[in-house]
Amino acid sequence: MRIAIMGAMPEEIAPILKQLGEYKTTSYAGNTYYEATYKGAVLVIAYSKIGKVFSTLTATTLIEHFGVQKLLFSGVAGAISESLKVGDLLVATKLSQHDLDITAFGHPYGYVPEGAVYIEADKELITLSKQIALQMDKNIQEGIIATGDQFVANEERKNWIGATFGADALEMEGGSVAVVCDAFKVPFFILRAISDAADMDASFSFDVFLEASAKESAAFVMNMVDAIIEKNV
Ligand code: OS5
Repeated sequence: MRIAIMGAMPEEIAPILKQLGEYKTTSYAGNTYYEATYKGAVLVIAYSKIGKVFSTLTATTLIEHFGVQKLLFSGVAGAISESLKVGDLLVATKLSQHDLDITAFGHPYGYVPEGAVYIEADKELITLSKQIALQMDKNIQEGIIATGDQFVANEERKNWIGATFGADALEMEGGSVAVVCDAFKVPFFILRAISDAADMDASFSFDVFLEASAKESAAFVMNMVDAIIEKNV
């Protein structure tokens, strides 16, 4: 089995590379891909760089060039829901693009013809994540993630995204990764640990908590990998 683990920033994949220790490095289309054999499976790990375009390129490359059969995203996010605090883990049930706007033609926000406002993550992987959370005695929440090419540090924008998409958290890559995986029929799972509240203090909070939150997310995703391999999901 070939499993992708993807992040957007170096910090988001660093804990995974550290745990693996040994890997083969390949440069492809401006990114570095790390391949490791792990418990009989092959893991292909990469950070895309920030935003929807780079994450689209990386997700496509992981599927089309590296032949991964599942894609797990590990990273951090800004919280919208009041129930999400720094360090908390959120599993995306579905994802949307909050900056996609052809409402001038009467379409809803996040929609383009032949697309969909929301793309659902793989249900089997979400179910597995609940089992793992129980085993780890870890509290995880499920919710909607809204993605856009903006670091949101503004209460008004955050509230608009929450109200328009029913979103619990926001980030800059999940929605585009979802589009790619859905198009290629590759099951995907998006996990984010909260680094900030997408408010006026967001950039400070992000700088302080990026590393710790990325570690939380990475540790959980590695347990997901173990379970996928053991249970042959
Ligand atoms: O990847 C971007 C989205 N991430 C989730 C996130 C988020 N998204 C939107 N709004 C919020 N309030 C969010 N909170 C968490 C995090 C990341 C945000 S953009 C941060 C950019 C900071 C930076 N600038 N240079 N570097 C980091 C160094 C670097 C070097 C190589 C590759 C990437 C970054």
